[in-house]
Amino acid sequence: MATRPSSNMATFKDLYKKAKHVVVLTGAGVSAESGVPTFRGAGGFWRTWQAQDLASPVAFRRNPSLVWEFYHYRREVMLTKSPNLAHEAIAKAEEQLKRDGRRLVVITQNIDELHKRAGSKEIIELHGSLFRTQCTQCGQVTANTDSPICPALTGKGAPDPKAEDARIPEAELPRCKECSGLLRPDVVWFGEGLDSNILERADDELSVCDLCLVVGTSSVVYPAAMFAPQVAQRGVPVAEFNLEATPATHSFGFHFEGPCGSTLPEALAS
Ligand code: BJW
Ligand code: ZN
Repeated sequence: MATRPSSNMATFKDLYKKAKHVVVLTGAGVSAESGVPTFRGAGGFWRTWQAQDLASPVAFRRNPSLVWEFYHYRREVMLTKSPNLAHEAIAKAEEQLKRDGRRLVVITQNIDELHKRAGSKEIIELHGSLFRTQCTQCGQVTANTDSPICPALTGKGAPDPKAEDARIPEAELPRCKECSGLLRPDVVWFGEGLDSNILERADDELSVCDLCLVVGTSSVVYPAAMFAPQVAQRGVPVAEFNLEATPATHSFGFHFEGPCGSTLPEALAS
């Protein structure tokens, strides 16, 4: 029978002090205290839809205007949000460990760029970024923080279930500066494979780390959901920081329940 994960902070901190290569795997919960909605549970809706209804190539083909409204809304929301104590604790820990010749890498499922804004340097973005576009015709990926991203989306994207679909003609949606093709957000949608170079980098870090923190993820979306359980399988200590238990909790050595804006700064304090 599996033993219950420990919540002994002193024991965790002893391991952290000795660790040479730390991986911090994050999900939407790390940004929750910044006011960014998570995907599952209350608050996971935009109008009447959940992420899986809109974050897919099928949804984009069917109604690119609607999908762009959804991402335009989330880009605009992010302009009003800032990194929180959890992002800051992770960034500070990376800097401190680096000074000691040790290493901390963030592997994030988030597309909000809050780790970068908090000052983290070593970041692997598994699911892309809200602030990059990809051309559906020539494939070019471009950083883009324009607000709004195109004139036709001005004032569109309201999350209210009663808001009307803007039905913007494709020609007025974001277009590629090189080839005029339709742009899409540079994010990984359901049913799409993750970038193989990104996966390889994540795999390299996960296979050599000697401590892993799993922060604010429901651990239900693959392939990210299997990363930390695989690290634990190698006998490496894994600590989960979450408001609640997840389907992966039982495979980890530590579980710290509570808002990570409180638990992480304590765990990573030197
Ligand atoms: C706090 C907190 C606080 C709150 N403090 N904690 C194997 C088995 C089954 C299915 C599959 C499989 N392999 C592939 C699939 C299909 C699919 C999948 O996993 N489906 C599952 C839902 C079952 N995966 C894919 O399609 C992936 N592609 C792939 O594998 O390609 C190969 C392939 C293709 C086709 C078939 C088979 C293989 C791609 C997945 C891409 C996911 N994309 C999204 C959208 C990105 C763009 C966007 O944002 O719009 O990524 S989905 C969404 O979920 C987003 C997130 O990154 C991701 C994970 O969510 P996350 O971060 O865990 O958030 P939540 O909301 O779920 O959880 C928040 C947590 O925080 C909760 O636990 C809270 O308690 C906690 N929390 N406040 C601490 N203050
Ligand atoms: Zn193009």
